[in-house]
Amino acid sequence: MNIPDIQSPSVASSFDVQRIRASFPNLHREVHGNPLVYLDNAATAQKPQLVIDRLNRYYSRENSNVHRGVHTLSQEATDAYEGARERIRAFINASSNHEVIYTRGTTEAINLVASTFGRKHLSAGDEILISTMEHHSNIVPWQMLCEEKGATLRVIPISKAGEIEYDAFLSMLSERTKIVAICHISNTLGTINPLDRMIADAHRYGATVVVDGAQAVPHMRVDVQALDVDFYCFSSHKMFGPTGIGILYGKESLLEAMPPYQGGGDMIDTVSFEKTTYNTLPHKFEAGTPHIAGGIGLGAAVEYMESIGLETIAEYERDLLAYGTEQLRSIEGVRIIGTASQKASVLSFLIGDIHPYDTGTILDRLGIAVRTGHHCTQPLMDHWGLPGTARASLAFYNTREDIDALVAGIRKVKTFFE
Ligand code: 7TS
Repeated sequence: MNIPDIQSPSVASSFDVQRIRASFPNLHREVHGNPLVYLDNAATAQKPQLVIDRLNRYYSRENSNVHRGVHTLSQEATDAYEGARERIRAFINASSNHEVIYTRGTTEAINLVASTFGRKHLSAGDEILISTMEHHSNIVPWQMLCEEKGATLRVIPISKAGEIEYDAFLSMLSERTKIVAICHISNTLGTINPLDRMIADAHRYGATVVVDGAQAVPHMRVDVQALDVDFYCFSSHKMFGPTGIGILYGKESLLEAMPPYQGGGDMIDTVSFEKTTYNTLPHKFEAGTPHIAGGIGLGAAVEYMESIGLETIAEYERDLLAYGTEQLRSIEGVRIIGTASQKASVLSFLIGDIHPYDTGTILDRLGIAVRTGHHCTQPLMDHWGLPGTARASLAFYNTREDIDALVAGIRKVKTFFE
């Protein structure tokens, strides 16, 4: 990968990471008597005080149901919830609020597309393309759909570095390709996929592109219109917001033509025992009382990220990843899994033949939180014959000191097995 000159003055020196860290209360606790070094951001990110306070304010001052009452509390809650949707729309540059659907997270967003758009448009003989590096959330819903429809799931191969084999992808595209479902950034390898090209090439065959953006949105500016992506899915909890809420972005024309996902309150226009007509977008896909506090909290998280600046975040993390890569490479016996030229935020590694669970357990005793195992990418691990990896995943509140602590921890792990 391209490692920038880590000595050069960069955003790292102008970016006040200590001030940022002060906004995240959970970063300041201890684990097993050691200061916490939190390097499991790909699983979930910590929450800034602003988000915690916003949830608190909703529950203590505004709590009420949305889209229902004429009373003041309900109107205030609706304004806050819909205001957050507008903030999220601007964050990803969707052209309308109708295109921003609240879901429980990435997983539900992908399932929504599979069971509405997919069920409507797929038939026997059609093909869905995914890649070898997908999270289970971007495999299983498509597998279930293929089983139901007699369609075929095809898997785009990747190189040893963990990059899409582009020529293979091109050769797999055909008029049979109905859906291409691909992650923006791999949660296990950190690979940033070449979405611009992939989307343009898929569109040439009339395929619809679904992007799993769970690992991208916390780390870089995502512009759904510039990408010309059809569906884009992400989770609030990985971008410093509450759990239990996420977003499905979809082009309005596609969403309009799709049947509803679940039936119930809020998604209807009129109901009689003979026939129900459906609400307009985005409500057509939002049956039942939603996670109101979650939506409002996600809006606060977006506000927080924008106050730092997505470009600043990306640049700071690029520098940190380069530093981490260099430091890990300097330890004898450490092998980095995932060495794509375009990478973000993830350092998956193995230490000799030490099992990743042992590595993770010892690091935890030192206060260092990393994830170990297959990271919900079991087919990728099987493909490479790996037992799993240990994975350090970064956020903008991590520091070079965190990397140094990880390196010291890895050296300590090695001493247990010498
Ligand atoms: N897609 C990707 C690329 C992910 O990394 C994850 C979660 C999901 C989908 C599912 O997101 P959810 O919010 O709906 O659960 N990834 C991880 C991980 O890497 N470690 O724990 C969860």
